[in-house]
Amino acid sequence: MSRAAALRLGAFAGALALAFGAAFAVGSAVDPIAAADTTAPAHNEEMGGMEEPAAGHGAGHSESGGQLPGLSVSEAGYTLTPATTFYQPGAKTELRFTIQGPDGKPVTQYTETHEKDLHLIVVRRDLSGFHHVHPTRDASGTWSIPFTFTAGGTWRLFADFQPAGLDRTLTLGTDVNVSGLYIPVPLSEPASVYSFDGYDVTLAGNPVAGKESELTFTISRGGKPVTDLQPYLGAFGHLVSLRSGDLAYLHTHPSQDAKPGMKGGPQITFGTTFPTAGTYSLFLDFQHAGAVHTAEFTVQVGADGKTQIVPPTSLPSAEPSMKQSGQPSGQPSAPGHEETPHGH
Ligand SMILES: [Cu+2]
Repeated sequence: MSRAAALRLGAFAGALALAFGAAFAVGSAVDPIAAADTTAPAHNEEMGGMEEPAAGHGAGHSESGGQLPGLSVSEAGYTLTPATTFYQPGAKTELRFTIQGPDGKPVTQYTETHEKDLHLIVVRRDLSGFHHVHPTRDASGTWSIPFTFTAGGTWRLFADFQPAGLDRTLTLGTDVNVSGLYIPVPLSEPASVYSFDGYDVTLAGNPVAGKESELTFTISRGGKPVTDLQPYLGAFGHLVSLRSGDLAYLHTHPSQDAKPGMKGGPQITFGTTFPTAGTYSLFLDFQHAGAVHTAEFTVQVGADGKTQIVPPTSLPSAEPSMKQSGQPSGQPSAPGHEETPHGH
């Protein structure tokens, strides 16, 4: 039986009991079945209306209780509570927050996931300015990290963690306000290559809504495949996907664990389940030559599985002859994201 059907049945039983009780109490001649018939459908519709979105979003995400991660400030009794929601742009500040537990107190016990007790994602609501950082926690359970908001606007904080005693991770999200002129940055066009600092990251895959899609990133530097990726937080890559429109949050890792001393690359493959068709921003974190880098992609996820992301056959930095022949050097990578650089 579906949860909606169970709710409907429960509502009907409740209405029936109420109707019987009322009829008995006032001793009226109201037919209890007729009374139940008139009240139950109205009640059912309300329940059905509430159930439907949760059921729809829940595809492939039963672990989060039917709601996609990152959309709620509070879930399973845990609440993300920022110390302040007002910030100034361009100034070195400190992000401070607590995770309040079911007892109302800040959580101080966590289960480590990917070598950290908590992962914090900071991104402006237009999906620019992505940061993946790791705050520290004091004895009272307050998390903090120095941070500089690069521009005004509404920014979203995602706390990705597993409280001790809970058998799954939670991703809670909240908005904070950064004052100043807000110039929204349009999403970059869907592209299969992202180039920066001599690196070219290509993406290949066939993303389809509602089931696991394989995405393969290939990393090269100066035209040569990178074969010495370093483990970063227990994996050769961390992929955060945010759905344009509501910033629903997906965090995926390659199936292969990365242990210290191992070398990875040039390919990193992820199995990602996009819950719905739509536009997603993908942020791939990887570590090479001692630095963590972020590659960004806009991906259009189709409902029919016909979306093929095919990497270019030759990369701009791999073909010096192209530059000599008058081609612009460097890829026009994600122009929309240049204004608010991703930093680590
Ligand atoms: Cu992290």
